[in-house]
Amino acid sequence: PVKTLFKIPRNPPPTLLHPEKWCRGFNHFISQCLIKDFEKRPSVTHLLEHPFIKQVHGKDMSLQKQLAELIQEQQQLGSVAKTRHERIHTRRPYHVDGADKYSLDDDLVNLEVLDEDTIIHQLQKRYADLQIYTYVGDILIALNPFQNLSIYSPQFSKLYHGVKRSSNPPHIFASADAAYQSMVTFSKDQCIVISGESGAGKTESAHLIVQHLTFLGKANNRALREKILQVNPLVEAFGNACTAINDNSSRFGKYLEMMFTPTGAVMGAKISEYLLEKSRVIKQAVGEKNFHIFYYIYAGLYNQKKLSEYRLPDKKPPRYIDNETGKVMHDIITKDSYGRQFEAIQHCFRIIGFTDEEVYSVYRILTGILNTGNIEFAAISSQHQTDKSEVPNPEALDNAAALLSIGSEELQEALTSHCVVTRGETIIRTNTVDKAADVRDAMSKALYGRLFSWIVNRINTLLHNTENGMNIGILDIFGFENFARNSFEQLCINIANEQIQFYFNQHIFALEQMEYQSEGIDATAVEYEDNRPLLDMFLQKPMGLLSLLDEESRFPQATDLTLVDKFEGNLRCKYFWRPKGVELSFGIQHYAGKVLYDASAFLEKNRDTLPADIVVVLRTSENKLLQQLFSSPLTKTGIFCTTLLTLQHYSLMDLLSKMVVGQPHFVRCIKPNDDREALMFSHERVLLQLRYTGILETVKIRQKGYSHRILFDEFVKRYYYLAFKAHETPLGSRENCLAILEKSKLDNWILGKTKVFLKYYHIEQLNLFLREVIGRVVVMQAYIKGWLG
Ligand code: AD9
Ligand code: MG
Repeated sequence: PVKTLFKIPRNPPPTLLHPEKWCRGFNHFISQCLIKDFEKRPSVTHLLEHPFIKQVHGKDMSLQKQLAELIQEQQQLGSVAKTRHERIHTRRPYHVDGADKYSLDDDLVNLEVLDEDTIIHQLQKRYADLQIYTYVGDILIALNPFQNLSIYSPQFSKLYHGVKRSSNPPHIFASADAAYQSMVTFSKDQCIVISGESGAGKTESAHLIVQHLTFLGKANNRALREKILQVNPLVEAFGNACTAINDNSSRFGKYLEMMFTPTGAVMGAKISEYLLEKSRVIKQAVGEKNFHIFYYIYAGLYNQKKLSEYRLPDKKPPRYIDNETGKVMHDIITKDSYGRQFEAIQHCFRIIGFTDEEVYSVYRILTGILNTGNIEFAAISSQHQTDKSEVPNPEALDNAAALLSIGSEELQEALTSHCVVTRGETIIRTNTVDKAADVRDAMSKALYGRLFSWIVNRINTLLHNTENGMNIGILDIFGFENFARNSFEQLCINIANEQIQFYFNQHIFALEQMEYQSEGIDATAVEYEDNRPLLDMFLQKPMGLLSLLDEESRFPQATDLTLVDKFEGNLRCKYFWRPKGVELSFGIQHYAGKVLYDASAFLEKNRDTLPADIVVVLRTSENKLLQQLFSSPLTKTGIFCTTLLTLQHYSLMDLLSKMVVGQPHFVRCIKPNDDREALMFSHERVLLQLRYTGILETVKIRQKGYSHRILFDEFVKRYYYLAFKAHETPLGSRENCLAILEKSKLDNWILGKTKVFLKYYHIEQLNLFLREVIGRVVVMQAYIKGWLG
């Protein structure tokens, strides 16, 4: 009778394990169960004497080792919890009736009074106690601490490992863990969307998530883990820069997908980049800097006494990076942080797997760009021609050409003249000084932009894994920006943020309410600020702002002024206005506030053209990498032209559609003050962010709403173990759902017409029950197998 009672389930349980890995996973699973045993009877000897270990796996040393490690981990966990001295991280007391309760403090959903004042005071109180994380149901609010906290050590990683969320204080690791557990349990892709304004802490949060996911997805392959950890530092050296708001501001959008095997071991990574702010290469606003990598490489070469090899001066840095005269050189000589960063980047390249030759080519291109920036132009005035230019400093030209491995005469030609094809004839026209300077800068931007994309693609080739698996994507884009002067770049950044906000609203409010209605559930609708009309104003065709911009960019005669006129004539809505007296200026009422834009150079930046003459020269480079960067075919007009905004629009849409496939998890970063001061809490600034991100509404909907909706059939498939026998195959009916729910003794759920509606905390409880039940079955199974074997 025993044999039949505990037959190994023919199909593996729907949680934790994937069919193919059933056998391997089985061992792991057993260890998990034994750990549970151990929690009840904490004796290592007892465990090692466990009949299962002795009989079935007596010779399998790896299992014993694994087990010993797990036990050790478990013990440390216990001691970490006991000895943690941080006031912020004391283990939650258990509720008298045995069920864990969220501490009132930890989750805003538990507040009885739900108004702005209460919420903000709650956050302020927590911030003063250095409790920077707070939940709103399943959403995490992260306040930037502006100081290093000791809450991200390996001990904390262990603490946030597959445990119930309420057993520990809110933490970014808990969000990573939730995504990971969801992925493993439901074999479904996940995505973590991190939002917040510039300097709020998105990129730091993204790093911490990657750190924790690599910990959770323990692969035997240590080298791979190391590689994945180097991805962010490398791409950020090329894509981040110091701005007026943030010393390490992301100047591109990044979606990092970490890939896992069906059993949850890390197996690769893939990164997608969105709209790098290339214009920074050639010019930076006052008080801002170029991309980090330029300073790193300059300092690195300075330290290695290799500046002359790369034709860089050691007194005055190149124009592109010398925004604040004298300061950069001073920093390079006196501070060693840039130099250390350079070494770190070299290390990243090596670990990820770039060849020495590739890295050398990258350095040549970077220093080539710096030298290109130094090429000057002067007008040659002759009687016949006034629009001709020459290079008065030929050494800069030679230096640039040498580093890019192209001919210097050819380069000069391409910069100072251009070919026009009219009626089958090719005519060479000269460039004015201004035009030549524009071509030079366009070339630098193109070089950098393509180099950046190449690095990203190369990382993907080196880390991508085509095996079947699941992934967790982490979205970290540039945050909302509002400077004293806002240009085209800010518009792009803010439109992207507008789309992310829309995505958030969709998930938290719109979809939820629609579903209640269709399932016949009465849930009082919560009002929220829908930014759809604003998004339409940007994206609608053919009369949205982006379409108008593209249309105007196609008219050779158009100017930035005609563009703003066009906006004014067509965008008749309350979100757009044009201030009087400032011709090139227009204002937009974004979800996050009013922004005044200066339309100077909008058309030129949107056109983003690169003359074919330049492409032709760059293709002759002896630097293979450089050749490759410009090998894509020219357009019919012979011009490399991508209209920036259209491109961005589609690429972000592409990204959003990718994210829609996965189950989203939200992290909302909040900047407590504008002075980057630790422990300073600006009531006004935080309130503003709470308002525009819709936190108050989110709290309400999370309190009232049901964040998880599962079809009857799927629910029964997932959880039938809780109420039925392993070998049974109950139907996905309403009654069977009811049986499972009753058996699991949860309350506050609702059954709709086709779906089970659960609160955000139910899922965790159900999964824990399930693990316990399956655990019991499998351990018994193991005994039997052991005895019989
Ligand atoms: V931007 O939109 O890319 O300009 P982010 O990414 O939102 O911006 P970032 O993560 O770069 O901001 O954080 C800004 C600075 O805040 C960091 O450089 C840190 O100095 C600081 N910060 C943010 N989060 C933390 C943290 N969890 N612990 C310590 C932090 N410092
Ligand atoms: Mg960032």
